[in-house]
Amino acid sequence: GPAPEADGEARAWLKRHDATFGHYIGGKFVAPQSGKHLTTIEPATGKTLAKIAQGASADVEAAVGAARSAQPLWAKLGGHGRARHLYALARMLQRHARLFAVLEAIDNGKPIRETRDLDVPLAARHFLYHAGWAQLQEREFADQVPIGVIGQIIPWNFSLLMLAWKIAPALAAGNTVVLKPAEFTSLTALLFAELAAEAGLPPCVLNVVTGDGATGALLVENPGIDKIAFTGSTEVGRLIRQSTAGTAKSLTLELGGKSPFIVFDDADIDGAVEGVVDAIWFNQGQVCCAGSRLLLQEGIAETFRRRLIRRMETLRVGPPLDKSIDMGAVVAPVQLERIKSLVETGVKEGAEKYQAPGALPAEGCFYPPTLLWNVHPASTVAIEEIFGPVLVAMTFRTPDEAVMLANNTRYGLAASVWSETIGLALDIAPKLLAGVVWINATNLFDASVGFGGYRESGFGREGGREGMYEYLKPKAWSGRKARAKA
Ligand code: TXE
Repeated sequence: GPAPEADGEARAWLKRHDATFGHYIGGKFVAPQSGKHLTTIEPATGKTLAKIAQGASADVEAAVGAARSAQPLWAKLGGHGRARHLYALARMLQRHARLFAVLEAIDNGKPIRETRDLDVPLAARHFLYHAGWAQLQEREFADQVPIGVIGQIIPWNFSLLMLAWKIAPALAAGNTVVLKPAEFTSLTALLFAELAAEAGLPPCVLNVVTGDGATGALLVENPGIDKIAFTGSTEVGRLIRQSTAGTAKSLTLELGGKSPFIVFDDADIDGAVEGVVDAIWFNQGQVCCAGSRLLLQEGIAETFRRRLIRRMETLRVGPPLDKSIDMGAVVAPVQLERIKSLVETGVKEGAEKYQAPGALPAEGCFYPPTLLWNVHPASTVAIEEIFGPVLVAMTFRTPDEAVMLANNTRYGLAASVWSETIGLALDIAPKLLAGVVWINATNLFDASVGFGGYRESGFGREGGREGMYEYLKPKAWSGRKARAKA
């Protein structure tokens, strides 16, 4: 197979910083005021990768203060001025695409093929797209003004891409930002902040404070924040909603999912099998909109199972920098344990387990592609988000039953429908309680399409015109003409 991607540039960057990072506040790295650091590991080897700062209240205070000081001038720069910076950020990502792709793969455990072909280009595309909105802002959003200082908290599954989803629209609209990346994967955010400053982004417009959930909570509680935008677990989303309830802060939440992947008897089976591979084994299944519940119509269930298992036999799990692998490592030991224990529960509750037979690397957080067959709709694995490479399968008889099963969840992020009868697909799609429905496709993302959930998957949209509105507030203007002087 192809040679593994060389990691020299990423290792050199880590070395330049002695693998120890402060927060990025006001255009430079600053040591944490508590002096405390957290260790971040390389999930594929279990080895220590770097130390990141544990943000305490003084650090959050400093970052919010910096963002606040910069906001009026950033807003005053105007749409065209901000667009120039967003274009520069996109070009910066493109120029350093390889460094970002390798660093993200090492830090997260995901395959280099994915970071190279998806995470990095989609992040760049997000900046390009929002540069366009910035340029149009005075015309298209004439009755809107920026919200102010935005606190953004992101998860570890798409560290760089979630950074782009969060900061591109916020900055385009004229806000300044304090970003709190996930403690497992903070490195690409720190690299981004450093290179953004080199690319001329004014200091204080983007500030990065690292740390665990306690640091996130401090950001949420900080009175200098005008809005919190969060992507992560439903449980933490609930806490954040409670903690902002008594304040004037705006809030958007992008939370978990248990998205249905519905295959009708008349579907193109091979196409749908490939769809499943993408739906649940892309990024080790650590995808909020992963098609994690396979709903099969009875007529094709057996054929589908056989073909899916045959396809699973070809999937390769291995080190993230190996370009020939299909799946890398899960992000951290705690997530691996969570996946293992949920699968055990599934088996105890009666599911048949099938796992891809390929060898796993001896060290590191690896888990094989897994299918749980004959899952009862009321069992734990049919209800809980597993957030790993585990697909649960159920069958249905009629389209109505498919809709009922699909909607039998507290979530509502995405859904995927497979049928060669377009009339059937178009009849089903509107009945599915999900923020996005894909037909004969899955995991399609574009900066121009608003992404977000219904029900306990959260509220608010990222991308598209609707995503811009999340970072603006309406302002009505009226008055009389000044009276002409006599
Ligand atoms: O998420 P957390 P975790 C789901 C998925 C996964 C589970 C646990 O099911 O197995 O959540 O993952 C910050 N106030 N998703 O525990 O804790 C935290 O530091 C403010 C789905 O890693 O929600 C990180 O930056 N912030 C999901 C971010 O929140 C807090 C992606 C997300 O971490 C905080 C990730 C607090 N009290 C996990 N506590 C998706 N929708 O894509 C933690 N954080």
